[in-house]
Amino acid sequence: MNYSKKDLKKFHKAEIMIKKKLIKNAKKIDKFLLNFLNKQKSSSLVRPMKYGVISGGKKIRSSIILDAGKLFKINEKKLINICAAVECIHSYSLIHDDLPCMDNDTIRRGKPSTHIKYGEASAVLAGSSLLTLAFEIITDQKYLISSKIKSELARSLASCSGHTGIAEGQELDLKFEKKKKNINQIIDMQKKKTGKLFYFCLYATAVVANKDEKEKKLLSSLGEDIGLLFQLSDDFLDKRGSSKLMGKPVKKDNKKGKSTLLKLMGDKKAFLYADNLKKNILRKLVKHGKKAKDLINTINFIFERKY
Ligand code: GRG
Repeated sequence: MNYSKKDLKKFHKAEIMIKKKLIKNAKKIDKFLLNFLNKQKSSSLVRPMKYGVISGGKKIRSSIILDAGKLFKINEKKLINICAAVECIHSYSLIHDDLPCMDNDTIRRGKPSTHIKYGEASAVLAGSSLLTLAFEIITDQKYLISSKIKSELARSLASCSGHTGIAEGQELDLKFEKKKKNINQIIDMQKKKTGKLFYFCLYATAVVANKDEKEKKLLSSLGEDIGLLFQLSDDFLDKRGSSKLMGKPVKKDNKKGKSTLLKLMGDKKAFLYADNLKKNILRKLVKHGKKAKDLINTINFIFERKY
């Protein structure tokens, strides 16, 4: 597609703005996590936990939560615990994903993976401790939302992370290696592995905003689709991206025989599938008008990102 100079300038400006927003949000979440951990009794696992979750990663899931909060004018203070909990679960999954028994990756976020830095046993324990920390953060007494909402958040976060969510997605991802899988099997696996945490991000904002079941369902399914879009762009970046920008090795999927939509459909069809998915997601946000501006910008970033 040919873009005018004016369009390109506009895209460039939007890209700079979203990068600034991601950095600002990441700093906020890091600060919250540091404070939370510092207020707890210390332990020898705090160092590998901080190494895995603080000062690293885009913290895009937190930005999605804060952007979605704007749809319902939710005060950020009511969402910060949810962001921090989600980042704990996400970092936990990455620490475990990098282990030799899983994807066996030695570099993550531009530095040695947690098990390379601290050893396998400490990485397993630090990862598991981040999982439980997520639930301490959601149910913290100082978190000023009702107990009913806290328990609904904890229940959903557990089911999105466990055997009906991320863990099952990872199990399928590993089982599908070097096997021929059809489109529905791959979408199901990717929606669980990556989509379920994004599902939770949007579900959680609907819960905090006291929305009815219908709206919670609509938003969480939108979140799952955003997660699928994120995974599709991750697959493209593995094939064509820069390991320097990504902070992790690229071109691994082919070597490992991963089942991806990109491999099944080929570049052109997979791009069209992703473009269509993005358009469908954006269409569902039209009813929110200007309040969806930030969320739309983040979704566009997910589709076009280089890291
Ligand atoms: C039960 C939570 C849980 C985990 C155990 C290991 C495992 C099961 C799941 C791994 C799931 C996984 C690695 C999904 C990949 C999702 C993905 C595309 C990650 C990259 O996310 P980015 O780009 O990473 O947001 P940064 O580094 O920016 O945070």
